[in-house]
Amino acid sequence: MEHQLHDRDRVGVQDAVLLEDFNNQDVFVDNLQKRFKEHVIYTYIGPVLISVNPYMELNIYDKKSVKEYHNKHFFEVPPHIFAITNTAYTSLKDENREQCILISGESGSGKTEASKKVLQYIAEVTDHRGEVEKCKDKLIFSNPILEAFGNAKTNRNDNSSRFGKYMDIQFNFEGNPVGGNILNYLLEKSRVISQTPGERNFHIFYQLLAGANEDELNKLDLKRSLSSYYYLSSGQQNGSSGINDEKDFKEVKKALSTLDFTENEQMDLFAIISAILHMGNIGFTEEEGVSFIAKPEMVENVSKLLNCDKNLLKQALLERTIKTNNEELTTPLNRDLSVYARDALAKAVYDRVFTWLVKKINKSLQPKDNRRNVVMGILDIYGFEIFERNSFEQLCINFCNEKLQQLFIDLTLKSEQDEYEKEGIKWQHVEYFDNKIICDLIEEKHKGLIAYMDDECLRPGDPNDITLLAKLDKYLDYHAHYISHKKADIKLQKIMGRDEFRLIHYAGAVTYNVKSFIDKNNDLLFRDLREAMIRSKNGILQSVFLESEQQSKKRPETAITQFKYSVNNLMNILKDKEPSYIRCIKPNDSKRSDVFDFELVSHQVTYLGLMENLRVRRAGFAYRRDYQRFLKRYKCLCKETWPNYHGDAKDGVTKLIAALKFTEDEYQMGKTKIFIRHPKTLFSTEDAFQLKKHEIAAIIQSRWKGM
Ligand code: AD9
Ligand code: MG
Repeated sequence: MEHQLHDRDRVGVQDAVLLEDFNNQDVFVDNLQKRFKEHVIYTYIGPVLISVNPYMELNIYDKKSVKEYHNKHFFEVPPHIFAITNTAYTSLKDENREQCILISGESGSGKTEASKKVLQYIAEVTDHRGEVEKCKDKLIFSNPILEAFGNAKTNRNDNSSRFGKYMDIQFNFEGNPVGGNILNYLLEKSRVISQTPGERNFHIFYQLLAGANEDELNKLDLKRSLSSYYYLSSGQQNGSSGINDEKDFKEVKKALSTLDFTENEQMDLFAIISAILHMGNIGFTEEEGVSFIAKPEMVENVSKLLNCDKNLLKQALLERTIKTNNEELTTPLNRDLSVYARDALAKAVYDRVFTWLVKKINKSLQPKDNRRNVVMGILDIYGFEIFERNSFEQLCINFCNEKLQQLFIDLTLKSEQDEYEKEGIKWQHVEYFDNKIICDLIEEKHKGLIAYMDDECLRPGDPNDITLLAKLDKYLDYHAHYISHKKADIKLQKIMGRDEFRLIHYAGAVTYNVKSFIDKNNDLLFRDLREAMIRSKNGILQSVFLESEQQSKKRPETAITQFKYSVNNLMNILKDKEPSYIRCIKPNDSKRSDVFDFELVSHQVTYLGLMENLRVRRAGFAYRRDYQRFLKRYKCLCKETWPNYHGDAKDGVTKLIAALKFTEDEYQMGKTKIFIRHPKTLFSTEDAFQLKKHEIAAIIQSRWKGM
């Protein structure tokens, strides 16, 4: 860090703990702005890396840069994602400590790019031979597959991840990658059936239409034009600048082969993608409340592609069978319900195929031997979301972020405390907001929001969104972080609808609209459709539907409860690992490299909890450095240590700070490090050092001249 301390007026400080006024958010954001304008996108808060999306290619990720960071101490080099990765990797390799890199930030802030840079660094600094190289290829090639099926163009990001991802890299005892494992969270499957204007469906649909050859298109019964398909028609029709679907499709096929997908599996996979496109085109008419298929040949197309019985499929789209104890009751669907069933099928098929893909990839990533490997996990997951209108999905995402914040508090405070203890520094209690109260409000057994939601969803009778809201209001109104319409003050009532409730999250208040909560939570796929799929001869379909049937028999859980389990499972995976944090920030909404929208960034700083983070870090000491390094830099400021001090470094530093006249409350001496409380102490030392350096240089120069 020292090499840049003197340049702080132009490029700001590289660690926000060095900001004099650490409670002032404007000062904090201004520092990021200064740096952004100089194309310096990385800044620290202690060990946490802040990354501002530059929206331009920077020349800082090449092989030369990797070398600059390889095996360097964190603070010897400017802030960089490679520095964070190197530190984590070194700790994993040298001390056998499991790592996790937690990346968060809003859509378009650069999370996925960051996760790729982490992988790139690891790939470059490890062995380039045999199985290791093969494993790295697989890890890298898992990205184009998951992005093709799980990413889409949105209005915020041309390559937006529509799922959360946690990827483990497994290292052998030599520190080389030998395997991996991926967990996926909450794919936005509604995108399969409709898209907001200007957005697209998942990339794979366009890739397939643009990239398949004529023969493949014939086999899949596809036409190239996007307008032929209803499921692609609400989104963007023309080609997207910057996206080359044809080229990307080639990449995906290559990636599939690299990850051991057989020709047959690939064919089955693309048949399903094609079938989904055809499914969207199945239309219905209605006579006397009973629905009919408009063009039966459409269903035949789909059943051919899915390799399933066409009559069974037809029936499942038109009727619903309910089994009671000993009776089977079949009722015809009306047009709306048929459309609902068709869309539900498309979403369910896509969602399950995505999970199947992840499983297949994981199988291919399994290490060859089952020796215990050390793991580095990378989490690339949606940040806190506050939209104009927030629904079930935002509730899930924000719940996940509350849990991550909990973990963050636990781990950061713990590591601060550990260091103070290790160094024998007097520990001062740090005040911070503990968001456990909000996590409990959402997930507590029997009396949390999720519990009440499930109660209502699974209750017999006719639960609906409004009865659900009434229940939540009734039981949760007492809670300080739950605001019902009734409890809201007059000003808030005006902006809150009667079908809404509000949660005060750690990052801010969010109003949720309960519309479709019940539907989304139940996530029903009519049984007849499930059965039609189980009987399909398409290997993928059969396996995914059979599996989920078996699971649902064991544990018929709602969508949010399943999500709760997987989030808690993730927390368990993360909690024993040494964390590194990357907080990504989007500088503007227009993807420009020259605009820093102060207000937009300020919002993100709030949602990411960065000021709280800075406060916690600063509650103790702004700066800490081991004695040797501190002495090496500043020894010229004290007669007794200059030009060289031959004794113990700690003694040297004691002499040095006596000469510098540090007062007692400015610093503490730990076992191996000096801890400095305020940045101004450090800066005045640094300024004195700069002055001295020039003096010394001038003396040397004049001696040269005199010679
Ligand atoms: V989302 O939540 O998945 O919608 P991300 O993942 O946070 O989002 P992503 O990494 O996809 O954002 O970045 C968005 C775009 O910003 C990329 O496609 C790049 O064009 C651009 N970007 C992000 N990071 C960098 C970078 N370090 N250097 C250059 C970048 N461009
Ligand atoms: Mg992403």
